[in-house]
Amino acid sequence: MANTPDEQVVRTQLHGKVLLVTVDNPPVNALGAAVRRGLQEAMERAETDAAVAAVLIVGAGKSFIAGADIREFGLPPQPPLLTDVCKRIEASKKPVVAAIHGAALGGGLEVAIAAHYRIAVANAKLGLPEVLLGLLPGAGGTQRAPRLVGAAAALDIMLTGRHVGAAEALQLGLIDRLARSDDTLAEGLAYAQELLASNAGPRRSRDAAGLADVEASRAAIAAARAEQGKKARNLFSPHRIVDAVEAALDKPFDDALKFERTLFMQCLESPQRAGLIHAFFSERDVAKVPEAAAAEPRALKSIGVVGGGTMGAGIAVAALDAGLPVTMVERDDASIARGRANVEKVYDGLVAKGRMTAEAKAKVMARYTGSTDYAAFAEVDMVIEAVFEDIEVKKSVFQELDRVCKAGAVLATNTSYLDIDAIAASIARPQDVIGLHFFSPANIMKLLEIVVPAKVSADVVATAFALAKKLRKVPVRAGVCDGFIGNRILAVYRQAADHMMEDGASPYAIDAAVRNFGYPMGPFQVSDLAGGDIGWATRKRKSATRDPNARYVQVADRICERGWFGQKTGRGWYQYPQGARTGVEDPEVLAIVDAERQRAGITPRAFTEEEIMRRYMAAMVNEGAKVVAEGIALRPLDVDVTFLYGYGFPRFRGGPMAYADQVGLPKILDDIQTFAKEDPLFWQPAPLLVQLVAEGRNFASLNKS
Ligand code: 3H9
Repeated sequence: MANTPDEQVVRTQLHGKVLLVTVDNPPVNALGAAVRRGLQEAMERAETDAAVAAVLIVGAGKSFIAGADIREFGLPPQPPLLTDVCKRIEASKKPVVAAIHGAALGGGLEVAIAAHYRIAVANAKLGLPEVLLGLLPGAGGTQRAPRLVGAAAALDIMLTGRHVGAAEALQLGLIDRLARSDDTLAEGLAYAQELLASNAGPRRSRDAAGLADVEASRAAIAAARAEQGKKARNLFSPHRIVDAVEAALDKPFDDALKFERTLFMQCLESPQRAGLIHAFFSERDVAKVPEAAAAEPRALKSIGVVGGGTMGAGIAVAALDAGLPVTMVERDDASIARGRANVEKVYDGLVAKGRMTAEAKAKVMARYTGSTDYAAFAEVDMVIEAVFEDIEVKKSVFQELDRVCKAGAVLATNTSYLDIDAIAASIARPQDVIGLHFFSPANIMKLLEIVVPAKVSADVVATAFALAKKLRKVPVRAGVCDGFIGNRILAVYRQAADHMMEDGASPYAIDAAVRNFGYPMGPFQVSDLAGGDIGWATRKRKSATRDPNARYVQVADRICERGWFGQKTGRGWYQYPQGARTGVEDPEVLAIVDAERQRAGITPRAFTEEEIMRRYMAAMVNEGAKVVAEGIALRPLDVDVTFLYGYGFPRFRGGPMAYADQVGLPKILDDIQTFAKEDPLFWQPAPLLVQLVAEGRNFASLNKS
């Protein structure tokens, strides 16, 4: 049987009367131009070849089809459009079946629902996750999905972007049949033959009756619109999704498809799409580091944790959740009892909420061992130290680890700022020492800074990345410096915020501006959540080395001196009456700010939200550029991912460096130079930023390896 011209990516083969169309475009069968052409040609063949009575579409490899080729977005579109390919599939006079395994996402699911019948194997995951990329289903998905499953379910799928399992897909009516085996091809062929035997003709989703109850559909649309108005007020595409579903009720199918296309193009052209797709690729690219390419990870079957405080317990839970056995060591019986209790508390919370059974908890805890003897670490593959942030304390822990751990064990520290090179140099095996900077709560927060000291061997770095994958963390490679990538940059833009506060912006105005930019919280709210005492301790630690000429705003110290550490003390930058989680503005704090302004001889001036954000972002981007130039971050994208996953940076903006590219580096540099007129010491332009502007380049140009 002759193959189609796009034989590499779409193959056709006749099985009896069924034309098997196989999409084979590794790694995920994305619908690039060649695949679209291949599908189009396959449908042409199906129409014209009298030997063909039905069509079966399958995907080769791990997936059915994971969607449009995201790498094509932003490039000039190439025919045929996927929406036209889907129309053609649906219009076929011969029945078309999609047999689904693995991912059928985005355009992949749109192809499947343009087909006339669907069967899926148990591992299939179906979804329309375009919203997560700032898009909407643009190949008929907003029109066909509601007709198949109703407006409410379709809106839920499209607005969350969640993956729907095969069983649920059957229940919703997204598929027609659950396969009895994992053999997608055999199951699909059998289904197609059965349909032929029963003379089942084409059955088009455009004619399905999911929107027949107009009142219920309108109610679902109104509810979704109200919810998105609250939840997604900064976002563009969710609202367009709701508009598109409304058009499914109000316009004839073909007109609504055209409307969907118009909305899709608006989304495609929006900066949010660019930001979200940058985030998608960047969170995958962060794992592409030289050490992971150069070396194989060491065996990683068990974990040791030193310390059972909040951090140690969180790390233990993260490892237990990943199925690893965990040994925790504390200095005495009372401390290890507390450590175990801290671990159990997390699972007890889940049991109380009905999200875990008591038996499941017991099973997990069976993998946990507590001890007061370092010898318990003798056989573990990796130990993560999470004790008090004091270099001498850490060094003595590492002495113990050096004594008891087997050769080749990875020895990691969870320090957030101490000199890991010094810790490594204090023992006989510096090549095994690495930093693993988890963020609190460690079992929840996705970011893991993998801090690479000078002497560590490449396979230890590769092992740390393998650990991140096991724990489902997003790893970012960082170099050794005070604060690594995240906390170092944070310290600088926090200072910029403090300067603005002393110059006239209230902390509440700054928080509001930052929230309106898209953050869940402003910096003063974050400080209240984390505990003001933490920042206070850092400021005291740094006071000896602080440049005496550098501007230092004392408001935070005044607040801490009163014992106002934030939520945990009921008062910080905000007041938290009766243990409230949302703070209320505090006139006494404003009075302290006023007093400090007077002490510093500052006449307060007004700041608009835009001015606040320009300074805030300029400080962040400038320090980000320094961090990249010094090799603390490998690429600008590593800074972006750090802030997306550890600091609440709005994902739709792609990260601080991607945001800077969108604004334009000359504008950012110009702002910094203007601010430098007031405070040249603080606002020193990063040489890399100056260089990029001079060369007419952007940060993205440094992301390409
Ligand atoms: C869409 O469909 C729009 C339409 O409605 C309208 C059109 C008009 N394109 O994640 P992995 C790459 S929007 C290009 O590590 P996993 C990925 O970058 C799309 N490349 O594997 C990586 O490359 P590398 C809607 C893609 O097994 C490699 O494949 N669809 C695409 O952990 C492996 O990926 C989605 O949003 C793509 N669509 O997870 C689905 N997808 O090796 C997005 C992946 O160079 N994809 N790559 O780093 C996913 O959710 C996951 O990749 C998937 C596999 C679950 C499929």
